[in-house]
Amino acid sequence: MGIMMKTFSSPKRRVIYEGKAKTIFEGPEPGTLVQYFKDDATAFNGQKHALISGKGVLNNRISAHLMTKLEGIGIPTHFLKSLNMREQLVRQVEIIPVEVVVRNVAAGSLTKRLGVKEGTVLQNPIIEFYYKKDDLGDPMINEHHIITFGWADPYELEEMVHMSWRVNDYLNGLFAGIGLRLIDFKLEFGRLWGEHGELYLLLADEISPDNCRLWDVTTNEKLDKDRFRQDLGNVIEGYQQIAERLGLVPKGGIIEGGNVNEQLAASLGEIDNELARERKLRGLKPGKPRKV
Ligand code: ADP
Ligand code: AIR
Ligand code: ASP
Repeated sequence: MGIMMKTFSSPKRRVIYEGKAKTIFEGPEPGTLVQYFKDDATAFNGQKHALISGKGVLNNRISAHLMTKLEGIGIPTHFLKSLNMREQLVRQVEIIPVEVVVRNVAAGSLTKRLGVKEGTVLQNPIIEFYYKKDDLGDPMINEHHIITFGWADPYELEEMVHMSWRVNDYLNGLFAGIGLRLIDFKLEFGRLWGEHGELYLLLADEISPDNCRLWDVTTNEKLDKDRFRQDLGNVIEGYQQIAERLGLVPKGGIIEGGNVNEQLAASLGEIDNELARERKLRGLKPGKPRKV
């Protein structure tokens, strides 16, 4: 354990990928990665950028919490454990280059594309797919593109859709219980191969206010990344409100005068570590054989 911790904190550890909101480092064991949550916020395919002090701390914590809850209802995720206030250990997967968006209420690109009024409750939730390709601005695609271009096979696609509906049902209830409306969200999935070549599909990346729209149930106040995208101000206060309602940070939060109270944030990391130590790394159930 001591040796592992040394590896985590080593300044020489290898950067695998430098993303817009996270840095991905090589993990302590093969097949693992460390996700480091940065304070960088971007929108419109990276055209708009700002540093939002404390965002990484809150997203790390919110995502760890939600992934753990989803594991609890049988959705396999990449999350293994929280390491500290900005980092978590995850299983390395081969990311499927398809972003799955689930919408319950019209907002964002849906309102622009189809002229639907923001806030319109969708009679049935809608699922959309986007090709994960920054150079092309993540264009919208459908099932036929996914299969024809081989981004996922029919079995993987079916699994991704099935899991996305389950995530939607579960998170709708979870957020409703704390006075929040889940307007829409984006998920990413990845492949993991077992010892005998069997395939597992895991929920990967993050679930946080960076990729979920969340409105207050009574006032419809936006508490997610739209505060940044639309220059509504008080971005971190929105994120903090979500973390607070989830019971992840104490009332009053971890941000003081626009800066993170590092001591308080670090102590939250410790709490998570305590929980993580009790959490056994479970084996994965074999998936269906891959149809090639
Ligand atoms: P972006 O790539 O859009 O700039 P981020 O800054 O969030 O996004 O970077 C995180 C990157 O790591 C994303 O490209 C995401 O697909 C990838 N990723 C997330 N979880 C895993 C995982 N478990 N294994 C491998 N890659 C992952
Ligand atoms: N999203 C999509 N690409 C990146 C992100 N973060 C998320 C948004 C929103 C949902 O997917 O945060 O919750 C739909 O986004 P849009 O822009 O298509 O309306
Ligand atoms: N994060 C993406 C970007 O940088 C999309 C978004 O959240 O608006 O453009």
